[in-house]
Amino acid sequence: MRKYSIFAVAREAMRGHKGWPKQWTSPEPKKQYDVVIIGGGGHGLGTAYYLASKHGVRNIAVLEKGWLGGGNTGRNTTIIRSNYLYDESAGLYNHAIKLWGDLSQELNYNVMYSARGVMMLAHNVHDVQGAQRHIHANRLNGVQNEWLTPEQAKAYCPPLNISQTARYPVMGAALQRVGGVARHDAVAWGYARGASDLGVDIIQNCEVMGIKRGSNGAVEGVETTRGFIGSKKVGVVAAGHSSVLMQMAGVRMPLESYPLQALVSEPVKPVFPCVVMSNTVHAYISQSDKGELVIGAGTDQYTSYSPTGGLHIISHTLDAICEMFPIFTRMKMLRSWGGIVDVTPDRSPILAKTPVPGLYVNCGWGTGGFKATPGSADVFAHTIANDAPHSINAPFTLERFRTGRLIDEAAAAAVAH
Ligand code: FAD
Ligand code: PYC
Repeated sequence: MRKYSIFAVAREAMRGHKGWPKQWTSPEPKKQYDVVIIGGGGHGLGTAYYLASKHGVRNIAVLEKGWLGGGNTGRNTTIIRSNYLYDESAGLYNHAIKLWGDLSQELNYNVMYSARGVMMLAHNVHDVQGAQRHIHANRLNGVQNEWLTPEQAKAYCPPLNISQTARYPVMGAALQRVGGVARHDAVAWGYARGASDLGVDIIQNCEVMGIKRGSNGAVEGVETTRGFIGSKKVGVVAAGHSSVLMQMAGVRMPLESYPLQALVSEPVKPVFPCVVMSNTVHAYISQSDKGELVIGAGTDQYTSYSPTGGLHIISHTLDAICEMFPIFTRMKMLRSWGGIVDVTPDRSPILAKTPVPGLYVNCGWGTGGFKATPGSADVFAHTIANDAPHSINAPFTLERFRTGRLIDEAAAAAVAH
């Protein structure tokens, strides 16, 4: 592992920081790899890292059509929590939370994980009952979650308006103290550097255009904008474009792709100590270490591959934010953007082998996969290395949409979609 000693930092400061090695190499693609991962987001890069570090697979390529973290990894609002409803989800998201705890040490890269607490607001009697039931279910599963009165919620987050005459009065909140945020692109860069140090080839500007199968149906490699690359194992980790890629191998996925938007304000001094989400009014907010308010919306109502998204969606979100936090009414928004999220019918991911031998898929995270990045990458690497799922991701199959063994997390997804 690379070391950044005080002596190296001092030496480089004296010579214009010209002597640092590249964070990751950018080699020409080889003709053949043991594993090809399609998608250079956090999940894809993390998968390559754990394949190399835990399973001893070193002849790996990560193929990314754009730049590392340029997909949803670098576009999300970085909320991390594990308060999902079902046992299967508790296993997956708790595993991720455990790995977040020392990811910076594992990668020797500061991913700025900050467990500042995620508070989910309840605005009506139905919300209150649903949230309290959810908290009980979480606690039975060893998932930390607790109920706060409106006054306790305000004490935890002073800018919150708890006036009971508001259009959406705050009637209480569920607080997960271990939830929080991390720096999204540092996660991609940390995994990329760790994987590259272990010999993984990271190839940007390399779009996969086709997936080749042999006469026995098994995967033989991928056609790319940089030529054919052979591999008997291919992992598709392409978020909003997963169904497009899987179609290249002849597999029709139970996925719909939607734009999801977020925006940031001008930076201000620290004023917002935690993360607050309101599922009812489709808004969530935190403050970055740079001082910007980071705000997100619900998905557009129509499937699309255009990340622009509808203006009315973010203006609705800002209406709600101003109502819940009147002190922000005069804040200026600096920029907004969108990403394409891949949504399954039960709002849980697919992390699995596929009917095509040698083809694996990690997708369907919809609006909520950032939080799962380390856990998902770890168990997906296990699945590829062993050609069999880890016990944690065993329930997250493609077949569940045929058998009906769904993991319905629509209510826990937190972002309306
Ligand atoms: P990505 O980071 O999208 O990586 C996939 C990569 O595949 C992309 O870089 C893409 O360029 C590449 N690719 C696609 N097609 C090809 C091809 N043909 N060839 C080669 N490469 C290809 N989740 C949370 O947990 N908390 C949040 O607060 C949160 N907020 C969000 C806010 C927004 C606005 C958005 C859009 C998403 C949010 N999410 C959140 C969801 C989260 O961002 C994603 O679930 C997660 O980042 C997915 O990571 P990934 O590595 O699978 O995908
Ligand atoms: O899944 O927690 C989440 C989330 C928050 C914002 C977008 N997704």
